Amino acid sequence: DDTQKQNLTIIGAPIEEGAGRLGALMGPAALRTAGLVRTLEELGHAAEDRGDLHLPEILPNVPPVNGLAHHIEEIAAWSRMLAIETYNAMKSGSFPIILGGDHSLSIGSVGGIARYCEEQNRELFVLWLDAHSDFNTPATSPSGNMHGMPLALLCREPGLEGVFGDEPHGFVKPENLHLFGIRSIDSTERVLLRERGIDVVDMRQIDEFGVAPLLRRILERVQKANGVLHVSFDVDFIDPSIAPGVGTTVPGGATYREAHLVMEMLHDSGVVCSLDVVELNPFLDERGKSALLLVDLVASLFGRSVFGKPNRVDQGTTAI
Ligand code: 6HN
Ligand code: MN
Ligand code: MN
Ligand code: MN
Repeated sequence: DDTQKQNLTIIGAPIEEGAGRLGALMGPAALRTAGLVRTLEELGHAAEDRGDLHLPEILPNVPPVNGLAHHIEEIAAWSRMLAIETYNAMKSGSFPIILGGDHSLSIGSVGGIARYCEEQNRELFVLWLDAHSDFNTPATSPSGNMHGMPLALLCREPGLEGVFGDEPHGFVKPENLHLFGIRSIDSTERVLLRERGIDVVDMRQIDEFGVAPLLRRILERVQKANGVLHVSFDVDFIDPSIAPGVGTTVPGGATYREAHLVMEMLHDSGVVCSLDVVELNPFLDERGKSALLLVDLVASLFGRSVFGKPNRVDQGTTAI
């Protein structure tokens, strides 16, 4: 088969301070229990599990923000650690997979990846698979929960400069950000997304056109720019009926096949450079079904397929 074997660096980020409820810190353990590392190895990849990162005893000082940002010192510590880890993984030619943990971890994971891409002059694109747009600032956030803010920080919205302090990190160009699967946006957040011209593929578009053409448009953009794509996978992208293990469920999410097709197309594109798997809350899961589904979805991203990639629709032949 034509699957490219990759060196993978798996990093556990048991962080829950960014979410409104507890439990996401058990996410990395549940993903390992569900067989994530073994599955990647069985697909032929070299997976190095670096274990979980831990918060330092002494948290950084972060200047007060204009608005609400709960646990910003903890998030700052996580962000700085993760930015170093993902930067180093990329630099060593490895593909970082960050196991969350709540979505605030993407501040650090993407911050480190963006730093590496800036140094290498590679154009970075981000695909954000989520029910939510995660584009709040402390000034717009209704909850103050920082898992709703990573994209605002990464896209240089003001208000969270203190999170990284002097730690080197990169940013995401708003025009290179693609939100996908969205069905819950706060009203002030919507204003900001419109003003910045962010590409939002909401569930209504997915219903009307299907995931394939909508995702293909994004992947072709990345390929034309000779860019690389970071994928941030929030469990609530999937419909809560099949993935209940998440604190912020929103009805009307991606179906089982829609989610798998996204991952299969991402695999075939060959442009994905890094992955976050976030917001799994095993305390809210049902007999591990969300964790098991996530492992299967990650397997699709790393080359598992039913029979092969169709060459031509009319023939239905496959490349073997
Ligand atoms: N997530 N927009 C809401 C907030 O509190 O800012 C929900 C954020 C959810 C964040 O799902 O990663
Ligand atoms: Mn999210
Ligand atoms: Mn979400
Ligand atoms: Mn900075």
